[in-house]
Amino acid sequence: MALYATGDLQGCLEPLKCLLDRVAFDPARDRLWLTGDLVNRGPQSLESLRFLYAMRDSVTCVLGNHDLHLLAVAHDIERLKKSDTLREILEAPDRDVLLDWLRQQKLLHHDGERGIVLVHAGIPPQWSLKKALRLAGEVEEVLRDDARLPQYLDGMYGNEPLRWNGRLRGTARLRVITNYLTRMRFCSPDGTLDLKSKEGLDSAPDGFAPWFSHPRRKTRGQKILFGHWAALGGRCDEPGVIALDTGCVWGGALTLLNVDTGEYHRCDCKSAKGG
Ligand SMILES: [Mn+2]
Repeated sequence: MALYATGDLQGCLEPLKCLLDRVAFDPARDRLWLTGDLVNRGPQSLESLRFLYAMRDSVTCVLGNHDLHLLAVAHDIERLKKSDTLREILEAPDRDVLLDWLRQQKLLHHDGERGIVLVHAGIPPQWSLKKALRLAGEVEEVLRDDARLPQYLDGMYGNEPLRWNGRLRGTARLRVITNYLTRMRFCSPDGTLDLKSKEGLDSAPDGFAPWFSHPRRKTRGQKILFGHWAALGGRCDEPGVIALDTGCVWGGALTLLNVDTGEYHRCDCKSAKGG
């Protein structure tokens, strides 16, 4: 059994197939982890979901902001944006099966045996892993609850509150948990979010730094795989923290990591189609 992890798919199914072929991935034997943002912006959002659903027993994925956006649009809470490529999913005959599977996925996955964490954006510096798992669980519970899901999705959008506080309740509480785990790039040492800067490390506003680089980060020493931040180009100097989003949908490549050996494979959309 081999464990592989890949970054933000965003509908770039051909590069994923190319990579899985290259490592002779066998769903009966191996496992695939994905950092989320399975869909949107890219060419094959619907086919990507179908592909992963068909091998769901071998797949572990966490949800990204684009996956949550898809759920919000599907529940008529948010409208499609011009740049969205989600319509084919909404109009598919199997949409309910796919969307039901999607909302069963987690925001944070911890493999205790291997000592590895999987998350879309990151874990804020002031949270221990235990706390992050508990709070992610609060959102995961709502995602699976038909009665509470619409209200959560309706309240999900927005940048406030900028910082976690244990006294937060209801919509604001779920929103800040979601923003940390699925949208964060830069924050201050106390976990105050900056959700505007999207570029590389040198674009940090004064007083802010990448979530993983704070010296007193409570998950320091923990192995964490994350996506969401294409501008890093897969570069992250923080020990144990592995950036997997290499911007395939933006003309970069999809990265596949053999988690056991540390070997990286890359494939871009152009060569996947050509080969
Ligand atoms: Mn993202």
